[in-house]
Amino acid sequence: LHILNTTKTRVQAFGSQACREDLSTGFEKRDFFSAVADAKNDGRVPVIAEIKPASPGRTFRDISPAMAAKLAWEMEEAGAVAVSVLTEPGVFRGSLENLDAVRKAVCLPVLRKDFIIDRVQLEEAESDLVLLIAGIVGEELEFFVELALENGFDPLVEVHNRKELESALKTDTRIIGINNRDFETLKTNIATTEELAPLIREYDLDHGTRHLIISESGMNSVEDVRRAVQAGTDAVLIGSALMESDSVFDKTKEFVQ
Ligand code: IGP
Repeated sequence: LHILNTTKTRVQAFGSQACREDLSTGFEKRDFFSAVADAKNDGRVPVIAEIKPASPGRTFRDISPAMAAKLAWEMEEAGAVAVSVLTEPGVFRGSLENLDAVRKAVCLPVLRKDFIIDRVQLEEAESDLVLLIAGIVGEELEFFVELALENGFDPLVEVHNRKELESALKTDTRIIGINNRDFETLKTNIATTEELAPLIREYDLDHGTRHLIISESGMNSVEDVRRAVQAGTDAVLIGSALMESDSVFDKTKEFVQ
């Protein structure tokens, strides 16, 4: 009974009510925008927590679907606004099975983290959000954003420089991720967020729009997160720091505050 009560309280705290009832059936879209707004309203830092078994040159931990589900549950419990799941099977050692297990285990919106380059990957909504990397999708970005939207995903368009940001702003995406990591050197620098976030805010002022800005990569401490938030981001995406810690629950909580 105690366990039941705890679960109930947790659901009331963060998950949408309808979600628990049919966690393993059907596909009810989960609203990332209201998840971020809710977190801000109760004074939580909006954290997208990432399930990332490995990154180029580094292995954190092997993650089975059951383990992915457990980690996602800890992230949700600690107050994360969404879970990002690597599905790229090579260097990042992710899987679609992990994505599926996570989405059935928690009520949070789930982001599919992969190098989407084929329209087939956008045909069926298996996640609430999907990553589109401007530098990789290139010329077809506008088309991919439309395709994602038509098929029920919220696209998160990732940029790393002004040129990519310009192309992201030409699309209908409402979510822009600023990747602090340079794909060529693999180095991270939060200055990237400090440079690009104000440009998005300026654009929004001029155009009467309101993009959600996500700062991604290279945040290891509460201080790093504070810097990103100070630069005007709505949420932060954290992977490595969580994967390296002994307790994903405690570490997520530390960032959420
Ligand atoms: C997480 P970090 O430094 O906290 O592990 O970063 C996330 O931003 C990173 O995994 C990422 C990524 C990507 C991975 C950002 N964009 C594109 C694969 C593909």
